[in-house]
Amino acid sequence: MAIKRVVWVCAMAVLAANATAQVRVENAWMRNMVPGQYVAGAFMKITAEESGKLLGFSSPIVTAIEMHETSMSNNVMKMRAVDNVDLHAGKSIEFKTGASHLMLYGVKKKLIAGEEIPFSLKFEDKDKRVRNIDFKMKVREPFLP
Ligand SMILES: [Cu+2]
Repeated sequence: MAIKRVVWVCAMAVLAANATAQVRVENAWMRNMVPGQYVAGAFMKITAEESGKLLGFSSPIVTAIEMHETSMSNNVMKMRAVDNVDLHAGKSIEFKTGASHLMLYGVKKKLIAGEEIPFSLKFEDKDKRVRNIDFKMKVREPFLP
């Protein structure tokens, strides 16, 4: 029995290592906030090797993070929170200004431009297993495009 358990633990370790390669995060950045502002936008490119589902984000310095989609309705840009985003094998999705983006609510500390914030994303892989990937989010000046 003891031997079987060791093999199982090793198998888990291999799976965890593979997860990192399945989804890649690039150019992750967030806008720094001006005094009195409590919500920040964040942007990045995510590339998936295999199909799956993006489930959400977290960071120790942010209270809540939502994924938002934007749409135009009567010349007014509207955004709405979505619970998940499909990942397609070999394709990228982009969270960018004026389009889908992340909203960070309740940033717990004062940020400095250039600083890198620890973030984690959660996704469901093609076998319906939930996985996490850690990455860094770079803080930029609030008024740069
Ligand atoms: Cu939004």
